[in-house]
Amino acid sequence: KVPWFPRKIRDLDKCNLLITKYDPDMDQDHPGFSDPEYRKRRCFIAELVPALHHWTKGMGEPLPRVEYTPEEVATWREVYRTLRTIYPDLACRQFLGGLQQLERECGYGEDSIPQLREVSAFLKEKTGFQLRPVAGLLSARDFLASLAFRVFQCTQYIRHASAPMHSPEPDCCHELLGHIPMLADKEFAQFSQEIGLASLGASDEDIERLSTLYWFTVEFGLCKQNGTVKAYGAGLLSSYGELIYALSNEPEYKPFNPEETAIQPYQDQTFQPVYFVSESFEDAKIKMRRYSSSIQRPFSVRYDPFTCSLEVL
Ligand code: H2B
Ligand code: FE
Repeated sequence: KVPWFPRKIRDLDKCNLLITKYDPDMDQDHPGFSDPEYRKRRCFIAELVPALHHWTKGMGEPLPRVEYTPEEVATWREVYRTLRTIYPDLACRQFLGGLQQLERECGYGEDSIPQLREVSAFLKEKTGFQLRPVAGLLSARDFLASLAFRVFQCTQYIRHASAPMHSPEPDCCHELLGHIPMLADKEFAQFSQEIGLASLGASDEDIERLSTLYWFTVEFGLCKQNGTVKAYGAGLLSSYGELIYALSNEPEYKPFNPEETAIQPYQDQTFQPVYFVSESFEDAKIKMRRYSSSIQRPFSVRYDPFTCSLEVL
């Protein structure tokens, strides 16, 4: 029996299963857990999501704009400033190129938190990716399914001011600084969409393996460039401490190899015990493709970009 999966972009309105265990309301270790003001604010921003209405009502509806408070902007500024100084040495070339374009063309900088509406329009022009606001951490199945349509589900609230260098759940610093510059790269956009396509209708076990692969590539991946190792994973590029750690000589490195990477246990609350290094994006893409084609499904899918829908064969 094949699990349900979205066939048209509007079906993504149904891909909204939230995992709440790292919410400030649920997770006692969340820096906002004992701050009711923070929790209220996070909830307010999360509820701006036009749940079930974004695509179902038609695409004309603009993404909600958030009026960020001076305290929120100060958190953003600190994150931006701190990370920006180490990117030139530690981030991969594609990330640096994307970030520079965002700074020139999309108002990225330390003085304001970019709005999803503008960032989505920017990305759409570069790689066809678009953003959909989401209220928190999504289930792996729903999150991966949206990538098949070049849709990135993006949180809009910001981490707690007391812990600017780390957030237990995705927040706008993670999305806007970690993911977005990479999604402006054509080859990386293709790589992301292919993981998404491989996930559609897959068994729970295959989703688990694909989300582990996603974890060690899109979130915590390293790659070789001109003989040195650089970061391309968004979890690294949005966390000062782990970015430095991952590129120090402390952690263990293994060559990226999907069969092995897919079953590596991972850590979502502390630094990773091991990182996987790709020879290049091209190499990662070829290996991922080979892996994806080994996943058993009684059908195959092809994405039709003209209708934003899937052909299921
Ligand atoms: N949900 C949200 N909102 N952002 C993410 O980056 C994210 C997610 N990542 N759900 C997913 C899970 C990832 O960790 C994999 C696919 O499990
Ligand atoms: Fe992420």
